[in-house]
Amino acid sequence: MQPSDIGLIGLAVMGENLALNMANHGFKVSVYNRTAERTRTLANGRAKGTTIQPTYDLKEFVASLAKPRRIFLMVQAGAPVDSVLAQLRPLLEAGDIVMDGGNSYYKDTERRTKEMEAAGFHYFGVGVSGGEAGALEGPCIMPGGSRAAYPLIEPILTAIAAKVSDGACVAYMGPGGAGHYVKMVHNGCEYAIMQLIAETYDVLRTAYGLGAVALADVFRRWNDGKLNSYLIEITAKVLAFVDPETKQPLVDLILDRAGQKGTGKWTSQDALDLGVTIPNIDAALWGRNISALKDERVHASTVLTGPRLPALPSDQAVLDTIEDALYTGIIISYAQAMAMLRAASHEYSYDLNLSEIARIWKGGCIIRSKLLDPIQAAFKRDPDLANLLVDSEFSGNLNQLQASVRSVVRQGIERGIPLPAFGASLAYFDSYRRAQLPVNLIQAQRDFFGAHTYQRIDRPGTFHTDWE
Ligand code: NBP
Repeated sequence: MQPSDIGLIGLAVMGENLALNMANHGFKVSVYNRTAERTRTLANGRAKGTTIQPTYDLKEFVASLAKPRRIFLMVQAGAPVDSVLAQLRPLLEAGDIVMDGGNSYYKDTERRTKEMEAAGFHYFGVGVSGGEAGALEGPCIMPGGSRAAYPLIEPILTAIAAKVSDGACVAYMGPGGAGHYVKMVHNGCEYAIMQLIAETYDVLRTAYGLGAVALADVFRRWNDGKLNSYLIEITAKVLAFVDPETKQPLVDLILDRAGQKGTGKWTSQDALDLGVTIPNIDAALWGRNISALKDERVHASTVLTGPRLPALPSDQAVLDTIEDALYTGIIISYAQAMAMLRAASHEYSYDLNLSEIARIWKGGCIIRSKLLDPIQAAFKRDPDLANLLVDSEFSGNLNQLQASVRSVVRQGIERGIPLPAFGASLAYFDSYRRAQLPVNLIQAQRDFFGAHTYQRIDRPGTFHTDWE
């Protein structure tokens, strides 16, 4: 039998769709899943008539692959990846290639890369974004690992990736855990943008009394303009969706309690380690965490009061201001994500190409948006741009747009609508643009109680004062 071009392990939603995507692009794909039932279901269902080759034990799976073997893991992140690698290692030969396409923590990927390379194998941590539809139709793919071995996997990844006008949404990110790192920050940015959209929804319904149907229309129109993006598009669709049973907008029937999986939290944790400021992503995390306290919030709502103001009339000018504010908040979210990637690139020697990252994020992934075109251009103009906010094009726009965020945040304050991500956007903008921050006072306090010393603006050196 003709050996397979690639093997895929893990046939839950992502793995199954990726295998079909590979087969649709003419590759012969061997598949394996721990629980044989899943493999059987795929073989007797969607894989019928395709080049997908089901296998039912790992030996058979490995033996079915062309050499050097290319194996794509799509199993749950964490211990399952180590377990599969331990089972695979004795079956592989030097030069074989393993790719982990799950949402693995980048430090795990760094460790696994060392272990696999020491055993003579190539190992890639491959960030994949796009959900189940993206996996089938073309995801955004962020591979990291050995540059020398990348050509061995590049043709398959390029074939299955989403396509935009300037190429496939895949590019070599950097060594070790670089691919999973970029995916992690992508997910952090996704959290921030989703939080900003949710806050916008809250302002429009709480301050202006718009219902789901009217809101769907607003988001649909916004998606035709500068906010054009996957997340705005699906927001319009979600708001328009009517529950078939109750005939009410389904969104109004959904419990307001969200969880957060690994990647968002890891982004904030790593930003703290790097000393990088990503308050929009932090805000999105605590916005989700506080939502989880549903019972406490229900109780608090009977004890604590906020301002009670009647809904305001909305007109085109109001909607334009809110559209500008959301657009600005999203720019600032991307700015924080890019600044974090730049810092990580220096700290971890990833040598990330930020313009190329913006380019591949334009298709397939959850944060794809029209805005990534000028972001790609900004980092092309200056690959080491310290912050998107000071790019020549963005700075001019932001100087105009900032008033819209101030207006929305003012509404939130006056009406008691919590706007953590809008507030964070504005505080970040105002902190970053200020040549002088009040930290001189903090330095003096630290020197007062801990003799931490300080520097002066009028002479060089390090100083300590006996303050009393
Ligand atoms: P899940 O993350 O739910 O993982 C289920 C798969 O892992 C099944 O194939 C399961 O096999 C396998 N598995 C587990 Br659980 N423990 C295992 C073990 N010890 N040994 C071998 N296999 C094991 O699936 P998913 O949602 O398709 O996601 C796959 C990966 O892609 C994850 O890392 C996820 O974070 C990432 N990702 C998901 C999305 C998305 O939208 N869902 C998007 C982007 C990335 P079984 O059938 O035998 O239980």
